[in-house]
Amino acid sequence: MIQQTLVLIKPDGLKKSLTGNILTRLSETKLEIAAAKMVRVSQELAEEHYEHMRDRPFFEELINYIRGELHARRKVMAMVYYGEDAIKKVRELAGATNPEEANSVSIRGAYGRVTTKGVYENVIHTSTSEEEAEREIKLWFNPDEIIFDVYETEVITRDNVKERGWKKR
Ligand code: 3AN
Repeated sequence: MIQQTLVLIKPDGLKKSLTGNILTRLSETKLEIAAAKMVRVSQELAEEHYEHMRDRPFFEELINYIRGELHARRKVMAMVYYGEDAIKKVRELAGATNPEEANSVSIRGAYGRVTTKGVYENVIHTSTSEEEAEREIKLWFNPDEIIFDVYETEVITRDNVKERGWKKR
């Protein structure tokens, strides 16, 4: 099944100069990069991205981590990978959420760590399901930033300017 999935190279990945290595590993999947950009992550974006973790004791640390507060790298690289079984292929290459449990040849197994405060610094984020991919891609990207028409759009008017946005459900 043709799918799209969100990939984030997190601040620890950028600080450790792993961008090239991670892109090389991801190219093994033969998927297409449909979008890519550097993002300075706002508090709102971080909280919305990790909405499902809000009740966890490490939520605040997680927000600080994705915003780059722990690594003095206030940016992440956001990408959309597109192609056959994209979600599973990228997920397998990424490895388990806990880097200590991840297969040692996976990206997280090779490059991740658990901090002394117990936050998993796992180098990349990847979507886990089609529903999650849709929510996340729509959160991180505007339609015109993606080279394929991945989800339905509509023309919206913001400050008297017409632009293409994600269709409201
Ligand atoms: P994934 O990123 O593999 O989809 P999620 O969505 O369960 O995993 O977790 C989001 C992020 O929260 C993880 N990438 C990791 O940084 C952090 N995290 C998840 N579970 C834990 C945990 N038990 N202890 C510390 N940090 C965690």
